[in-house]
Amino acid sequence: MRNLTTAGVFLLISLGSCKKESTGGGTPETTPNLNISDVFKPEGNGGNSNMDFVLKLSAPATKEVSVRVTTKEGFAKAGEDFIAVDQKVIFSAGESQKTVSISIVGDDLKEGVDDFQLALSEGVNCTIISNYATGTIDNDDTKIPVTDIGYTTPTSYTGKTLVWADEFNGSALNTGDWNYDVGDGCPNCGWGNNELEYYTAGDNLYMSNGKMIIEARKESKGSKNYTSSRLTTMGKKSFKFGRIDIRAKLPKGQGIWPALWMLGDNFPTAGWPTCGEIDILEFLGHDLTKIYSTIHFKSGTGSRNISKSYVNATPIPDEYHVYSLVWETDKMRMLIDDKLIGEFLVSDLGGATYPFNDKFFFLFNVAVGGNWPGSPNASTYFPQWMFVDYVRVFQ
Ligand SMILES: [Ca+2]
Ligand SMILES: [Ca+2]
Ligand SMILES: [Ca+2]
Repeated sequence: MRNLTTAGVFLLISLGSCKKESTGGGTPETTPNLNISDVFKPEGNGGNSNMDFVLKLSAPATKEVSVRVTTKEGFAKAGEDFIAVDQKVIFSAGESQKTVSISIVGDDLKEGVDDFQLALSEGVNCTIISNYATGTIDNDDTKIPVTDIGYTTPTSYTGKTLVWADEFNGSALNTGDWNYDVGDGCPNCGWGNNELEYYTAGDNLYMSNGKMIIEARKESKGSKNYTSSRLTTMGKKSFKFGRIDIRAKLPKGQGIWPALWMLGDNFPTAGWPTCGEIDILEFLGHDLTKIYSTIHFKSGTGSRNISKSYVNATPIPDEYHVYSLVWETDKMRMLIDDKLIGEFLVSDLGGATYPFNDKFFFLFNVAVGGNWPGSPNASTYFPQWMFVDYVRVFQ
């Protein structure tokens, strides 16, 4: 499954109404029960292999038994992960077992655990006990599919100097510049947003094909049911003003919440919201075409935010986009692919202290769940990946 957009839930077909063909009034006969069992199978790495579903009658057929079998997509997609069938299976008199082989498409790319159903209907001379069986295709790969399609920005701008960049071309994260935020954000748990992920110290981060990849997984760690990664440059790299370009391809799905953002250098001492927060990009994985740029700051004894949004013509996670901050004294503009998302001026703060004429550090993360996106549901496919191609700072 590589492009899931629909829910992995299934409509249950009504209990198969097994017609019993007229016996013409002879001696009463017992109609056998028809059962089918779930199947679990590793995907394989190339070519197709068979997933065998066994249909069993509770007693040998005394007359011809037939049933219609139909595949139904779940996270596994017809044509991509398995070959669809819609066929009639016939048990001749004396037979009690038939095998239906579904062709599974193998590859060497990492995926989640994909599933589909083999549904039974239109039974004749039998009673369908199981309406369907689930075929589970187990992921047996480690290679994350990395693409490079999408918008890109120049490596230089007239009149500006590149002062820092990470092209993520190495085989490991440069921990001279980056830190892992680890844990569930306790004691202010869920990182202040009731998020559901546990951030690991590198287990959910990969470097491949010039990309830094954050992987959000459905797996238990600590008291959490999801793991992911959150990187910061706090204490290592911070900047004031200039043009910042971040090229990234976003993850998706209900409850998936990627962000490319910044906090003021005085965060450890002054705290939030006094330090100020610049959210260059936030995205809610269920709303595929909309992105947000937001600033947070202290206002009175509380906090305030100003948020702008942009609706793209096509789903944002389909390809790379470049998210930019064009930042000068008393003014910030956020861009997607050089198109304006929003402008933020000192005058917009209504007299609140403007913290954005100071140094800020980066945070890149993929949150799972939380107050804003809500929790993942049965439609959310894991793993999810955020690919970051580069971050560049020009001044
Ligand atoms: Ca495989
Ligand atoms: Ca695979
Ligand atoms: Ca790169």
